[in-house]
Amino acid sequence: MELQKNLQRIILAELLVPLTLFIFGAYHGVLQVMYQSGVIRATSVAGIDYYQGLTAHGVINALVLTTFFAVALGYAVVSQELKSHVSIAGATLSLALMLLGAVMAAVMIFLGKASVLYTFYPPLMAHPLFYAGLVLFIVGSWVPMFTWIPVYLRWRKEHRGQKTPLGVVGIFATFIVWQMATLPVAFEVLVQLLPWSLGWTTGVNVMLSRTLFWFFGHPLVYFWLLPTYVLYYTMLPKLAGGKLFSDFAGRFTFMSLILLSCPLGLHHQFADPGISTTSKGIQGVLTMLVVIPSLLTAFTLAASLELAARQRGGKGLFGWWKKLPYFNPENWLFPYLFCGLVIFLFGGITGIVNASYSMNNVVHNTAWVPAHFHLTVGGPVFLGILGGSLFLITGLLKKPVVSGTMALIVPYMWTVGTFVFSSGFFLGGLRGEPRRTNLGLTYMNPASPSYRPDWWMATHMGLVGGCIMGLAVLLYFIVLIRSLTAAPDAARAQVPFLLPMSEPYHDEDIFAVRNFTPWVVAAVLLCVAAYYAPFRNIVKNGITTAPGFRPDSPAPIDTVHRKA
Ligand code: HAS
Repeated sequence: MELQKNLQRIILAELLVPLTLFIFGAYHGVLQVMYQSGVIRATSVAGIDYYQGLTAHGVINALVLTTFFAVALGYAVVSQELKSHVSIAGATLSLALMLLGAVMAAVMIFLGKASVLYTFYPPLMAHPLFYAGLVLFIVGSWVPMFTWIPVYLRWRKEHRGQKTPLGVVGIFATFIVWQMATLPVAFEVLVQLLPWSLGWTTGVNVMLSRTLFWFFGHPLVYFWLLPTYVLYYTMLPKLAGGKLFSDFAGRFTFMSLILLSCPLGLHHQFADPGISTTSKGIQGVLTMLVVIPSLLTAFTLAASLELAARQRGGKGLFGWWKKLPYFNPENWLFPYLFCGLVIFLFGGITGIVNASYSMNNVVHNTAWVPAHFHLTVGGPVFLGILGGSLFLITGLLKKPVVSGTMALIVPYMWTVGTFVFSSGFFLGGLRGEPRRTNLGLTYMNPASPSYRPDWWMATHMGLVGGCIMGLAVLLYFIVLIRSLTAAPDAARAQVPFLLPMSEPYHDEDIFAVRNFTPWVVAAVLLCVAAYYAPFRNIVKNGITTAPGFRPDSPAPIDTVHRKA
């Protein structure tokens, strides 16, 4: 069944608008490695200062692009797999709120009134319109799931006894995690940050907002990852020419990510005061548990790839790897997903390093952390979004991908870029190179007393890697624009556009993963158990509240205003 025409237009807007914003996000990424390596020794470039650019980079790439893609993919999968029409009014409302919110936040960033980075930690303070924009954006992203629920319930009634299609399980898992994650951040923004930035309160409890943020911030990373897992479990085996090794593995992964995504945010706060080591220890252990679904994914996808390669004549213990379609321009989407997997292997291993309480002390707040997340959100997630968007856009518009070979080069170039970039950042991080710092002014400036020549190699590897990543993005946009301007393909116009869905090789029917409810209830209980003590302590200890600051001044914002 072809997607509703109006829905197709909405999906296209949800993909094309953030991709357009992403041009600025990517440009500021390249500028970051230039500041970092001392190629730029200034506070700003073209009127945009360091923290403003870093905020644009983080907010556009990590929040806006990812959320729009999750919503767009969600609509495509739910509608296609349940063979049902979805509410166009709901989809339009969601798009309008998200667009308005994203534009408000972006305008405030580019006006220099919201240089608070993507974590918007207080006491850095942004303009109220930035926070209002975030609220609208989040509320807009809540709408789709509530419009899918009745469609799903109807489907279940009409298909009693049938398993929910795996892609739909993945999409619901994504948005259940999002719903649980965004409630605490909505509280943070609405109750703490917005009134504070409007001048209605004099200060903010920084520990409370950091903890609320990370209650959101950790599941946020699985919200980024889950749509990519949907692509991996449903499409990758078919693109490889085979079947999904185990249907149960996919369902278990999605359900266990509902259970385990939220109660672990404290592993971002191992170094924070005011939270007991017991709470940090408990959430550290839970962090190790959340690795299990990803390890299961690694083995299941490797088995699915092996199955496909052997069907293509692959032989031997390792010889079968040679038979996968790495360089087929007709099948250009395969390397986007495959390269993401290869990158994620290293992103995952370094995540386990971060999660180890003692080792975290060595790497926390150093360049190691951006190295880790460019191999996770910047690896599988980003390549999934690039490949998935190009596939959806050209598929819905019935246009050919011009050219398949160039589209094919992008993921390989990106992979080389991220590995070089991250190796440099890992190296620098282990030598104490800080993150979120304009090194060009100090540590990478020979004229500065703080000059660190021993960081030269690390920061310049970051520079080379970052520029290769920038080139890959440029190539991607050439392909996208050429494809958008090409004439529709007559052959494609004859058939409805469908996402390729893999069949299972082992189609287990296991009761425990049939129903969302027990997983959601268990997830809520686990969150209460993991977060009750830290929140009680933060509130009970009555930590002094802080006034607002901007990154360019040590004086609180109120004092600056009074002087002015
Ligand atoms: Fe993380 C910090 C721990 C996963 C993103 N993480 C971050 C930040 C971001 C981020 C953005 O415990 C920085 C936040 C900030 O601004 O401060 N992370 C983990 C752990 C995992 C993990 C244990 N992170 C992710 C994912 C992200 C992401 C996924 C985005 C999508 N992370 C941390 C910790 C910190 C942290 C601490 C705080 C650090 C600090 O001090 O600030 C795990 O979920 C990872 C499990 C994954 C695996 C990999 C499975 C491998 C697969 C590939 C198989 C490959 C195949 C092909 C089959 C175990 C599925 C192979 C073929 C070949 C030929 C090789």
